[in-house]
Amino acid sequence: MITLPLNQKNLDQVSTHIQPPQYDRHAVKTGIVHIGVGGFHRSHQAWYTDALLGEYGATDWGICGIGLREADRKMAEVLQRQDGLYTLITQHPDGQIENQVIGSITEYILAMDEPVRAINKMADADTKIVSLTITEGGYNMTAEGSFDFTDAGVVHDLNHPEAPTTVFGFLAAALQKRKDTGLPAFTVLSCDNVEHNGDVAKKALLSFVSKLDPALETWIANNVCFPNAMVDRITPVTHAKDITYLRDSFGLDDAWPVTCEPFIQWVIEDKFSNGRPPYEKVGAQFVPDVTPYEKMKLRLLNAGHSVVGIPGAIYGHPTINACMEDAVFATFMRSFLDKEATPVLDTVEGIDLDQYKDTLAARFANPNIKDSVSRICSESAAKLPKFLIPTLRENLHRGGSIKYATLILAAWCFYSDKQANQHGAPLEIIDVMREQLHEAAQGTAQDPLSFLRLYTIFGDLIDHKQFVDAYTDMIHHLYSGIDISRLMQSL
Ligand code: CS2
Repeated sequence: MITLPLNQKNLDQVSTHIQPPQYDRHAVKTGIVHIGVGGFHRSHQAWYTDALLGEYGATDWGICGIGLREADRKMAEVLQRQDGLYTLITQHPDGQIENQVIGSITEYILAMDEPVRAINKMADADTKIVSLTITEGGYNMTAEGSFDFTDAGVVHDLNHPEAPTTVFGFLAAALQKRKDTGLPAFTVLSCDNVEHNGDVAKKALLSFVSKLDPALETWIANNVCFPNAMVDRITPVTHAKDITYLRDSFGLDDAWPVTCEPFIQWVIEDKFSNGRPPYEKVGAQFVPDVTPYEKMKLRLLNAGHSVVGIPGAIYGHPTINACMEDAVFATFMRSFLDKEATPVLDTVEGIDLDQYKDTLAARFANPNIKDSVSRICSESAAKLPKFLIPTLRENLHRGGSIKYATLILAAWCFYSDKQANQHGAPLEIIDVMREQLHEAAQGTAQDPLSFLRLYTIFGDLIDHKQFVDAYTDMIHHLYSGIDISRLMQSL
């Protein structure tokens, strides 16, 4: 079969089995600059924006992607070559597949190559929103919740504000420019899995700017809105088979498609500095306070992922759906959700939590998503303090169950120590703290609490006797060679 490279020129020749953008892309202006274009942004915000452009012709709201890191170079090359186009492959549990070319990303700038262009784009009068997916760890906060001024990039940017490298440096430079030219501020819209993500983004940016220019700090505090938002769509890492599927089935050559589940959700606080797209027309929800929604999602879905993913890696399950096919794992996750996570949640208006958890189990079990446990376990040092440890702490405080969460922390120690599954097969560990985790976990044989001494992750958990006793017990079992699935069943 002859293959057709995906780009604007070839769009009208793309197979009729693939839905192209339903609007004239040339008429679209950039209203949103997005920092951190990965799979998730492309399956979520870019999908909502594409739907809005297609159904309502909201041409003011095209997206310009920005990459800040060397690791973004490949995305820059692909999106530049493909005129911002890519295929979204939605995999339903029953095998149905929807293929759609998304057209809402109309520009991409690799900021490390073109910093001035990136700043000018953010400072352009048409740009109304700068949205972020910079990961849980990207907000650069310490365990105590203050901005980490020791970060090398931050140190650089404070000394060279005219040549920024970090997200904070770029936001500050662009906002300074808007202030100087009398333009209204843009909204900073965080789309990361962080509780109160908007508040955290605000705190991080204001802290950074306080060392740069107090006048700018005041201007940002008075003019920039930072809505909190809850985002959701399971988006596995793209595999070679996704590329081959498009090529073999439809003759389409797309170097970086995105696969995702059909479920999608976005709940956003309705406070924007300079206007916003009418995302409610395509299914997003605007609410006055997103707190209960984000807590529910992070403490059930994201924690649930780690709760099956970490023991799953040790057991030897390759994917989340393989874990869910194993009754021990599915039951263990439900017990954690029911007995530990749910009791510390607030009521969420209009949401039946039992139904939410049933849906979650079905989403995780989707056999066509094949979300790798290595993606779920990646960056656990940033994820667990946000998704799991707060639940454990709140249960310690209220005298609730802690055994499921405790087993996960002990299993994480074992995983970081051995860097292999329980049969000795090496595991792919992706974590900026990989070395520190390994070193601390390696001390476990001499000192069972060695791992817990990582203060930036566990804080003072080591001072809670009830937790330490339960943890020591689990460590003892795991290190005595018990099969993790038996340990999970025994709780
Ligand atoms: C996952 C999330 O990173 C993780 O561990 O839990 O990426 C999750 O798939 C998304 O938040 C779903 O919305």
